[in-house]
Amino acid sequence: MKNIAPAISPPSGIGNNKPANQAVLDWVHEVELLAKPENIFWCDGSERECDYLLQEAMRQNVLIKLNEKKVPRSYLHRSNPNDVARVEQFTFICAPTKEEAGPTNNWSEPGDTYAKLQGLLKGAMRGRTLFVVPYIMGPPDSPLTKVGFEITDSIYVVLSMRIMTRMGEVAVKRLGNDPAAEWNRGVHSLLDIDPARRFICHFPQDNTIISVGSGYGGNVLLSKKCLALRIGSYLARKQGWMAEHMLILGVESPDGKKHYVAAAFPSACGKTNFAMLIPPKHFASWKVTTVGDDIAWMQIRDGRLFAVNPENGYFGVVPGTNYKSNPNAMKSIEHDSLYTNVALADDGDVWWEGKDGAPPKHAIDWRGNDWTPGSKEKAAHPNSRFTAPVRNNPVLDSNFEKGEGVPISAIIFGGRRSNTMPLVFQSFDWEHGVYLGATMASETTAAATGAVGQVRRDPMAMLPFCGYNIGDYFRHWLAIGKRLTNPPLIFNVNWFRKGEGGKFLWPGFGDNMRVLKWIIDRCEGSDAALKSPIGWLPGLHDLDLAELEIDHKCVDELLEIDHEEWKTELAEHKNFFDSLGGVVPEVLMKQGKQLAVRFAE
Ligand code: GTP
Ligand code: SPV
Ligand code: MN
Repeated sequence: MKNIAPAISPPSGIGNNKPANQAVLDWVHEVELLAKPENIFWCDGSERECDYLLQEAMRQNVLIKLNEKKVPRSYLHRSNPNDVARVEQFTFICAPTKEEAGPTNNWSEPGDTYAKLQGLLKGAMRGRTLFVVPYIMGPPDSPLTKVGFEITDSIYVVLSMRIMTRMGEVAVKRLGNDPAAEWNRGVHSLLDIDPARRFICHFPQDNTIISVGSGYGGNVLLSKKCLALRIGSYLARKQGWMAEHMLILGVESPDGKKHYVAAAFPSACGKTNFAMLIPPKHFASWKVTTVGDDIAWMQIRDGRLFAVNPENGYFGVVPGTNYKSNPNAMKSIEHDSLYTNVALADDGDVWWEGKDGAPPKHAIDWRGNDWTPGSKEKAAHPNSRFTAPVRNNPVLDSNFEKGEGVPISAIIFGGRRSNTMPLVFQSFDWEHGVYLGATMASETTAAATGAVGQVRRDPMAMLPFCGYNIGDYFRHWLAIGKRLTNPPLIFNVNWFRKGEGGKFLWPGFGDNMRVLKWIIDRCEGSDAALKSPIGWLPGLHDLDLAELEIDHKCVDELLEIDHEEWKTELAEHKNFFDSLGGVVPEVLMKQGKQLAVRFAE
């Protein structure tokens, strides 16, 4: 069989940044004895190293160089067509007991799983290079920051980690020489990219991740969903902080008052877009800035929640991104970016569904086949992604690097719901807000393999990412609330409600500023809200809709609470909680009952 990751032989001075920490050396040696690589490449994160790896990646056809004039210093990668999204059914939490993993996770016994994975890794890197990627998650001077080491046999993973994390020497330095220091062990091998031998396994008690058989983003960039969310959430509960699937944005009013907001939307439900929002003309003197687009680590300081973005890059959804929907994302991916599974035009530019301008007359699609505008197949995969450094973002927040994080005024939950859920509403208090998060639902998207468009409960957008028992996770949220003297207000939004003919009722994107403005006003103490059974809703005139062409009927529909639909919704909340087999805290069960009572009043 063709070696899908042939070994490289770097010139002297490259690939030999061996750390001094004995625990790291012992672990790498152990994996070396098992996987039998041809050689070991110790990454330092330097420009010289990057240039060399890019050359090698092109030589191996792992990356294709794009037109230097159109997208400078940028590359295209095509993953195996059987390997284009996260695989939730093959993702495991290997806690000592099934109860610790809880009802929402696939559980696998740690001892058996280590044995199985060791079997798969035996000799798996023969003829390949074993890369050691040191990285940190979080700003260098943050108390929340964690060190990770990822072993991988994929050069694409190395080059992606270089964008997505602070990688190399900075991590080696931060870890230091103490063999007992806390750090995450990640082992990744492509094996032979066979879906039958694809397992993403987490051992929270050992701070260890082993991922085999995939070469796609969320499965293999172990810093991201694996460490920052699954292992992160486990550590956060133990250590008293929070690891959440949330964007973080700053919003500054014309008089210079600034708030920060964190929002949890499920995969491919609008985090990147919201985090990079450009206010419409009517709000021209308002400014929105990005701290993070996918993950928030939050800690309590002076009774408030403070958030950092542990990442250093964006791994974002490409299709639908254009200069109208998200100009800041477009500017972020104009140069120094990796593209995965988009189409390649004949002039060496990239193309995807929803890009500005006319499609190319001919292109090579994400599978590597000829494509024309008349083709039935999509040019770019619906889950095609960009990997871009945060520094490319024209509206990167000035406090992005701030170690203590930014103070959070509001937390927003939101899903993709074609009915039932109004455009926006506010919880009565923290506990009610936790109930909103715990019962949220969304239509599934192409970010994970499986059916698309099916409504499923996705508590706090963490269903695929909570590394321990979801009941304990809810309890952790409630316990955090008790420790906050100045808690963020909690809201729920839905950009995706549909009207007759199945069209979105709300324009979304930049116009989401109108909803954000109401949220900020509420944080500032505005009483422009009406009490409803589900929470505080803006009245018809409480949303600033100036210069927006929208039918009043649409606005009515967007804010409507349909009692019939809510009857079903309430029953689904109860079914969901019951399906979790008794782990849901009594306080939340009670919230459900109180909601029903409010509807009956
Ligand atoms: P992950 O990276 O998977 O966690 O996703 P994300 O939550 O960052 O989602 P993203 O912002 O990339 O948006 C995903 C899809 O939703 C894209 O196709 C967007 O075009 C679409 N989208 C985002 N915001 C809106 C909106 O306000 N309205 C509508 N109708 N679509 C939106
Ligand atoms: C998501 O699916 O929520 C993502 C993309 O952010 S991935 O990193 O592939 O998980
Ligand atoms: Mn995500």
